[in-house]
This record gives sequence, C-alpha cells and structure tokens, in this order.
Amino acid sequence: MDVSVILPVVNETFSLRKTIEIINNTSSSFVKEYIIVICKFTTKDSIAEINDLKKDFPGLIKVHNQIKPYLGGALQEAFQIAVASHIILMASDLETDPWLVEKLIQEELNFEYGIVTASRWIRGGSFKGYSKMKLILNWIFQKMISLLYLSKLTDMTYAFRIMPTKVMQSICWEELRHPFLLETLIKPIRLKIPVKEIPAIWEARIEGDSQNTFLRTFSYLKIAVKARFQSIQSITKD
Ligand SMILES: Nc1nc2c(ncn2[C@@H]2O[C@H](COP(=O)(O)OP(=O)(O)OP(=O)(O)O)[C@@H](O)[C@H]2O)c(=O)[nH]1
Ligand SMILES: [Mg+2]
Repeated sequence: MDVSVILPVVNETFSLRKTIEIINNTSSSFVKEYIIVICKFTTKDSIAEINDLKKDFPGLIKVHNQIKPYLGGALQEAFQIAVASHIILMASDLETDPWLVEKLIQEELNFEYGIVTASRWIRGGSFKGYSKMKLILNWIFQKMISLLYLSKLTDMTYAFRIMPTKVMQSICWEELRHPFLLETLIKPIRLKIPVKEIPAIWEARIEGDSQNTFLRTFSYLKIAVKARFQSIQSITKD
C-alpha cells in the first residue's frame, strides 16, 4: 500500500509546509506523492512556498493547476491523476491534523478495500474554536444525513480520509464546491464500500480564510438526497 496525499491550496504557506513536514516525519515510507492543487486564486506567497517545498522534497511534490473551478473541481482532478493505491483527502490549513495521517494509514492497512475517515463527533474527537451555533447545526446535519443513509457514521462532512484510489476513480462526481466533501463519502457508501471512523480533534485555522460560506451548508442536502436515491449504475463510470 502507498498513498497520494492531496493538498488543495489557496492561501496557506507555513500551514502547508507544516502539514507536509509532519507527514514526512511520521509516514514517509508510505507516501508516493503529495498532489498540491492550485487555482487562479492561489496567492503568490503560497506559490513561493510550494516552490521551496519542491526543492526540499525532490520528486515527491506534484503540482496540479486545476481546470475545473472550486474545491470540488480541484479534488476531482487530483483523484484522476493520483498514482498510489490509496488517496489521503485532507486540507493544507491544519484543520486536518497531519499527526493523524499515520493512524489513518495504519488503520487502512487492515481495511484496504474500505475507507477510514476521521470524526470529530465520536469519543476522543472534538472541535476547538468552532462557534456554538455552527456546532449545533453541524450536529443536526450529521444526524439528518446518517438517518437518510441509515448509517452509524457520526461525521460525514469532515473530509479527512484515506480511500482506495481505484474506487474514487470509478465514480461519476458532480459537485464542484464544498458539498463535494460529502459526496466523496456518500457515493462510496451507496457502492457498499465499508467505512470506519477514528477520532480527530478539529482546530480552527490560524492562517488564511476558509473558502466555504456557512449558507452553503444547506446545499450539502441537495447532493445528500440525490446520491441517496440515484441508481448504482449512474454512480459509477463503468
Ligand atoms: N486548489 C483549491 N484549493 C481550495 C479551493 N477552495 C478551498 N481550497 C483549499 O481546501 C482546503 C479546505 O478549504 P476551506 O475553505 O478551508 O474549507 P473547510 O475547511 O472545509 O471549511 P470551513 O469549515 O469553513 O473552514 C484549504 O486548504 C483551502 O485552501 C479551491 O477552489 N481550489
Ligand atoms: Mg478550512
């Protein structure tokens, strides 16, 4: 087993570097490549940091300039170019704790055909610096989705996971914005790919701003309902 670590970047510099350095220190024997996805909004500072990283980690950094828009577009294209057996989906803003990558990989070693995903809601997980209002709505939303899918999973919107590359490459993806993060879990669930959760502590970023808007949370429901009832044939590329 080896991994392609996907890191979308808009305005991260030291957070991106720290992410890669920690993964390199804890899991380098598994990492085949870091796929850094940039777009036309990626800042000059971020590009400069990426160029330094290319020098510091020769042969390991693949930079992809996305064609499709937004975060979903960035990740869809990254899935397509990944060459390792597994994909690690995470962010470069330190809201996905790089110290947990080692654990994701270890868990996946015994669960190769399934998905191991991080949860902030199971015992041992938590949120630091999340507003009360967002927390309540997040909880309600998680309950709605797990009910809709008759699933015991507790955190289906936190996109911090390890997944088999072939499965991700065989699915027809739709969402271009942040709801893509939910789509990448619910479509594999429809395909009966087993999913296991491990606890994670989410901490608000200290660098840059989120590209997500709170109101968009509601558009996650659209893909949740659609993917729940669409045919299996229409989920896969076949
Ligand atoms: N290449 C690329 N990266 C993006 C895009 N949008 C967001 N990202 C990156 O993807 C990661 C996650 O995006 P955020 O906007 O922080 O979203 P989030 O953490 O899911 O949402 P919040 O809970 O609101 O912070 C960050 O590292 C962003 O820089 C995009 O359009 N293109
Ligand atoms: Mg974020």
